[in-house]
Amino acid sequence: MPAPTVIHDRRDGYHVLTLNRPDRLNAFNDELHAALREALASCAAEDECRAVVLTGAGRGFCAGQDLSNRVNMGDERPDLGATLEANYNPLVRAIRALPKPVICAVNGVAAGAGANIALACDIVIAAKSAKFIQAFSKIGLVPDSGGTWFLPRLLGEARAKGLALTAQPLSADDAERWGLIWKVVDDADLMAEAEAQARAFADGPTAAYALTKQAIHAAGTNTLDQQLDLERDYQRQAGFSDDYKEGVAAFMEKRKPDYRKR
Ligand code: LHQ
Repeated sequence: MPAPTVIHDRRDGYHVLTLNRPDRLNAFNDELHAALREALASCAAEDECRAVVLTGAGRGFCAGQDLSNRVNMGDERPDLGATLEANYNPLVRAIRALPKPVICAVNGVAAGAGANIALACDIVIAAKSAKFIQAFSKIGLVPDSGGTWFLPRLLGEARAKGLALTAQPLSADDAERWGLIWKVVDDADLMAEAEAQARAFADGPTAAYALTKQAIHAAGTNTLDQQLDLERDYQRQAGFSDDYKEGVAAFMEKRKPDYRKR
C-alpha cells in the first residue's frame, strides 16, 4: 500500500490533516489535491469535527506545485489556468468557506502555492525555522492561490510587491512582526500549540466562529454600511442560538460554558 498523500487524524473535537509527500516537501500533485479536497469535505460534514489543523510531514510545510513533471516538456505548453481552476481555486475556497476554524501549523518552508494555502487558513502558527517564499517569479509565474489578494490586504502594497517580485524568503519571525501570521513558536512546540488552539476551538461556539470568519471575509469588499447590516443579521442569528443561551448562563453562574453538549 503506498503511503496516503494526506494523513487524516480524527481527535476529540478536531481533525489534523497532514500533507504527506515529505521527500518532495509536500509539493502538490493531483493525488494530494484530491485527498485534501476529500479530507476537508469530511471536516465540513462531520459534526464531531469542530476545528481543523493543517500541517506538513517532514521538514517542509508545502513547496507549492510539484514541478517534477514539468521538465522536458518540449513544445508542450501546459494550461496552468486549468490547473488552478481544477485544483487550487477549489482548495482556497473550501478552506475559506469551511464553517469551522482552520489552523495552519507551518512546520517548515511554505513556498509558492504552499505559502498562499497557509495564508488562506484562519489562524497561522509557524515554527521558528519556517519561512514563506512567494517563489512564483523565479519560474516565470504569477502568485496564485489567492496570494495577490491576501498579501496586499495583510501587508499593504509595498511589502506585497516586495515579496512577490523578489521571491525573497520571509522568516517566521518577520512574518509575525509584519502581521502576516498569528504567531511564531519554537519548533518543538508547534504541534502542541496548534492542537491546544484546536481543542480550545472545539470547546467553543462553532456557529459563532463560522459567522465571525465569514463576516471578516465579507469586510474585504463591503462598505461600512453593508458591514453593519451584515453584523446585524449575523448577530441576530447568533443571538437565537443555544450557544448564546449557554454562554450567558455560564457567565452568570460563574462556570465554564459547555458548548459541546448541544
Ligand atoms: C520539489 C519541489 C517542487 C517538486 C522541492 N516540486 N519537487 C500552480 C498552478 C500550476 C502550476 C504551477 O504552479 C502553481 C503554483 C506554484 O506553487 S508555483 C511554485 C512552485 N514551487 C516552487 O517553485 C518552489 C520550488 N522549491 C524550492 O524552491 C525549494 O525546494 C525550497 C526553497 C522550497 C526548499 O529548498 P531546500 O530546503 O533547499 O530543499 P530542496 O530544494 O533541496 O528540496 C528538497 C527536495 O524536494 C528536492 O528533491 P531531491 O530529490 O533533490 O532531494 C527537491 O527537488 C524537492 N522539491 N520543491 N515544487
